[in-house]
Amino acid sequence: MLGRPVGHSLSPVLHNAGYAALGLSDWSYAAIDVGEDELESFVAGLGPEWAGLSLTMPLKEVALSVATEVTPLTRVLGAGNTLVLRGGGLFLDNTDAPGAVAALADAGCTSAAEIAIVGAGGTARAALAAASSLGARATVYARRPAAVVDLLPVAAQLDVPIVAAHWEDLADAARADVIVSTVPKSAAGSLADLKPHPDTVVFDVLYDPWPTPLAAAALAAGCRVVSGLDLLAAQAYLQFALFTGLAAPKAAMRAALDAAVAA
Ligand code: SKM
Repeated sequence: MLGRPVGHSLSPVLHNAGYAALGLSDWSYAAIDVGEDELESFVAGLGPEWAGLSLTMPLKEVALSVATEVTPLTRVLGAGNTLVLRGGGLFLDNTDAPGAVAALADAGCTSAAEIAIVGAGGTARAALAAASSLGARATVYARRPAAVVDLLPVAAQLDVPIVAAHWEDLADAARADVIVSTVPKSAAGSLADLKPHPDTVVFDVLYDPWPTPLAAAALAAGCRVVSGLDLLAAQAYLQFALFTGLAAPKAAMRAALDAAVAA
């Protein structure tokens, strides 16, 4: 697990629990602090014992220039979070987007007409990929309308109809089939007054502290709620399979994650 900062990451808990559950006693997973301009040299120094790397901020974009092979979805999103060392090459994938789809599916959400995406940064791109899988059009609520412009080519390549909404109209997001909030912790309070319809599936990519103001409003309204912890687990299951070639022992990994959060 590489990133900066990386100390907060729960990925070691998830992956190490998976290795333990499958008896992979010679496998281990650690968090290592690596900055953007250090990724290339870090990767060049890896020995044959390395199977792969999870990447978090700020490495997901620069990873494209380090990889020798990039999946089409990763290229469209311009971000990868999974580097697999394979046959002397570096294969870059993105498990955030299919992880979001899987987390929504676990909540019973496999199709939707409209998805409201709050925020227009990197995670909003993964939300657009989820919109594509759900067959939904996307309405994006961003404080800075200019940020939505960067999403337009991504949406076009994913065949997702997209509309930029005014931040002042955020209350309208309550009417969507799915709301995905991608705003950072510092802005989470701005969603406190949203009153989601009980049929709306509410997905907040944050998890600490939980519930977020949006999740609390959604739980109070009786909505199905998907958390950042659900996403963290779902994207890790996919990474685990890419690294080891084995199906992730989901229950053991999730139990370890929940125990770590509760501790
Ligand atoms: O994409 C994921 C990454 O694989 C792991 C992670 C973490 O450990 O906090 C967060 C996301 O960026």
